[in-house]
Amino acid sequence: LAVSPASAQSGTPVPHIETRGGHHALIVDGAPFTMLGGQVNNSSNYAVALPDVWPVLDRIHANTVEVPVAWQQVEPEEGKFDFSFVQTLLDQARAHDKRIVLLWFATWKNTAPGYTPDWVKLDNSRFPRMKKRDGSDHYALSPMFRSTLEADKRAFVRLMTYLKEHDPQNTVIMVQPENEVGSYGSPRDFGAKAQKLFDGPVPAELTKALGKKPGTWSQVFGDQADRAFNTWYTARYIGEIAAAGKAVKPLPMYVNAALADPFKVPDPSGVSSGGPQQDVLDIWKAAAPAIDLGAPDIYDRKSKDVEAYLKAYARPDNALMVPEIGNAAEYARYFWPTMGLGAIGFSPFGMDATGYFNYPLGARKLDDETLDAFASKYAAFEQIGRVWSKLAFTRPTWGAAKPDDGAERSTTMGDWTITAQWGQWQMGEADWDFLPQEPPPWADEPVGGMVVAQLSPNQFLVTGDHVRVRFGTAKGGPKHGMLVRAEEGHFDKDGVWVMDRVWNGDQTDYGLNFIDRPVWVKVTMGSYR
Ligand code: N0T
Repeated sequence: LAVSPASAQSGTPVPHIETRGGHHALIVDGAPFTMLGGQVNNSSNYAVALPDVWPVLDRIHANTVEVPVAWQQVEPEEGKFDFSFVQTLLDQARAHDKRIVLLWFATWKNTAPGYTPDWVKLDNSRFPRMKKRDGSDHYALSPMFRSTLEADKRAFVRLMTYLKEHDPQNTVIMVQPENEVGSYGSPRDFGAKAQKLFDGPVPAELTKALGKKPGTWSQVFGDQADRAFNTWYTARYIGEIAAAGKAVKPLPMYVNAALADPFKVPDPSGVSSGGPQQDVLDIWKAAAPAIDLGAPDIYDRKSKDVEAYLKAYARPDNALMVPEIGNAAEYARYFWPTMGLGAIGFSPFGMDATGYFNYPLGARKLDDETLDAFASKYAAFEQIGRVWSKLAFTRPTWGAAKPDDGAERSTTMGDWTITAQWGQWQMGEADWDFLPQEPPPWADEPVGGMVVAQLSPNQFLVTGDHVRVRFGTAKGGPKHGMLVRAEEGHFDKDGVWVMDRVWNGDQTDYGLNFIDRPVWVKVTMGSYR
């Protein structure tokens, strides 16, 4: 695969998402790209903070930085624009060989208007807040007013125009309009304008897209009507902004979700009502075709929930991307199943040295152990580079992270099963009782994961950490199936496999054991006759 560096001076094809046979790829410089990201803290969107960003990203082997650009920062006075921070960011990212995902903090940032300019925040008649059920003001701006939409859209279009003019090499590869949108506490705007529309019919476009019978919002959506209503109007609003931005420069655009319990129907007043949670993704798809994907912000440490979120957002019509995940070490293992689901990117949140930590959501501090948890995985993916991105787009892939209960995870690919086991020494079996059986130090820790790609019916590429990976014969597979060969190796600069050594003997007799070195191993399975 030919890859042009981020610093290429000439124009390159604009990044976009491609979908084929249920697989997705983020195409950057004309080929699939996997975002190994890090998101900076919220207030690191100023030049003074950037020197605290690059060392952390380099340390974890990230290839992309996610950075906010605030409406208040680029249009402090109405109609007067200042993109100097964006230029500084472009210059420094290129110098540090990083791509950028820009986060447009505007009408909604974690649902609130904090990042709007003062002339927006302070003018509630031109930019109305939502009304609560009792008629009082809610804190969030309402999605029901053209004046707010037009003002946000104008600034966003200026931002995209700046990128069109100053970023021909596409250092910016994706844009996130708004951040964790919706509304907490009140499921929708209860003001007069909204109420009138709420009492009317659900737009035919939406009922059709969902395969539902026409009716009022309450008739069609029942208990979830207020939330469905706010979701539709919020998604329409952002979809219009995204479409206007794409008309200038068609970068991929996604929205991120403050998540709700994946196993319950959300309480419309408890969830950020209007946001792209998994159960309302279809409303977003119908309302905002310019949005390429909805994405989960993962701040829930329960493995069962994380597995459910990843599966819910990896859809044939929605590329999986994790734009935020807590930066505590235990979240790092979810990189593996994320990649196994063919994700286009992954990004822990709060990856800079500005001294802020969002514990208890993420890490208490970015100590070496925490940084290494992410760095070891990103380093393996940096090594394989675009080879992985292409495999994820074209071949079956699968990954697993150690679940909270330590149960093994397994999958079948053609004739073979691949099983991930946790918390074992590199040598030995659980039934060995002739030697002391003290579990390894990581047995009780939330670490461990692996990923595998099927290269051809009998060949696999696998890596992981704190995991024992066993290859076996699937039901109905060959009678004398066996692991024929396991090669440790690397990819050269042209993406060609280079064998470094063969794993055999102790290194294969008890499965393939990856502990603190996620090296790439190419496995060939076979059977004798
Ligand atoms: C995330 C981040 C940043 C009762 C949190 C998570 C980022 C935003 N929000 O550090 O603010 O900009 O997208 C919200 C999780 C709330 C959990 C509340 C539990």
